Amino acid sequence: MITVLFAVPDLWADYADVLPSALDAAGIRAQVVQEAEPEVVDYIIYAPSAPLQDFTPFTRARAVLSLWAGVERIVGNATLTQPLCRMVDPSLTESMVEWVVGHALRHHLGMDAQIVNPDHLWNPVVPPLARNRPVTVLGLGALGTACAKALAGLNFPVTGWSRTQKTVPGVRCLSGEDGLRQALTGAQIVVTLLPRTADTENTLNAETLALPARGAVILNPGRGPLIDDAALLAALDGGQIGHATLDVFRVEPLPQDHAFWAHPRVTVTPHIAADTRPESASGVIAENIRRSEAGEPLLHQVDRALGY
Ligand code: NDP
Ligand code: OXD
Repeated sequence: MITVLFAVPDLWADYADVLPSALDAAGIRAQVVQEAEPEVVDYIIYAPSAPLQDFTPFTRARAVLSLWAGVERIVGNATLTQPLCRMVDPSLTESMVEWVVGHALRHHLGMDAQIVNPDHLWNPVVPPLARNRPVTVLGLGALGTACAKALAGLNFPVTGWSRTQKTVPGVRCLSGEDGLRQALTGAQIVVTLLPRTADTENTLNAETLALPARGAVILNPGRGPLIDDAALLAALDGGQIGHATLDVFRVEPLPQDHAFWAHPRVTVTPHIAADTRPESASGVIAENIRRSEAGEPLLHQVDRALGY
């Protein structure tokens, strides 16, 4: 019998039944608890809202399993010496694809003009076909790749950019600093799905925001610090960027006095692009614990040096 410490009190109600069931289905004899003596804990389930910050006493823990995909709030924790795994879950990915495709199509089709038309204008502006609207996805990981493929499936010419070179069928893949310039140049929709690390901070800044086509749309479901807020506001005000749809922010909830709330060409969504779904996430956790117990390598292990 292993002991799994569920260290996220505010999510306990969502996982109290489904996580034990998933472990059971994976053939693991486990007790899932909210409290335990640290030295008896075999696995720790973590999320940023967890009060647990000192992992030192968990001498027997074989892994810390994050319910979140982004791990920037734990990856630098010096007390965490156990392997750290992030969340990669089919439902999370599906949800991100829906958010990205939905918001891309909103802008591509110019839907706002029909949805808000108080003067009943008959203004037949025909949008171009997707095949004529270049889209760039920054980040070709679990989420970026799925979004790039879905957009390519709708015939958008998609370019993806990542740290290391990738091959994704139907997607022009680029990497490195020159690759970023090439990827952004002429893009009409830019999606940011990079992790927050020291290297990705302000990837979109005054210089890089000047590269997409004039009037381009930015979709950011990645992390707030990927974009220099002041540079984005200046690019919106100058018309270089036509609209920004932002799901994530440097400070969350986005403060009421932040200029993004009032800006006519910014859409704010409250960090809902892709929530972790307890049922499918429990399956992912159970599979990782099964693998660990069977001596197989853990899935989705975070590289501490890279920070993601
Ligand atoms: P992955 O770790 O699978 O992918 C990250 C991608 O970013 C990889 O392609 C990686 O390159 C690339 N990358 C990392 N650093 C750099 C760099 N310095 N330069 C260029 N490319 C870089 O992450 P996921 O796809 O699972 O998630 C991405 C992010 O989405 C998360 O970190 C999180 O911040 C955010 N997120 C937001 C949610 C929301 O609801 N808004 C929900 C879930 C996640 P390489 O492939 O070469 O390693
Ligand atoms: C995540 C998120 O990282 O919800 O999972 O942002």
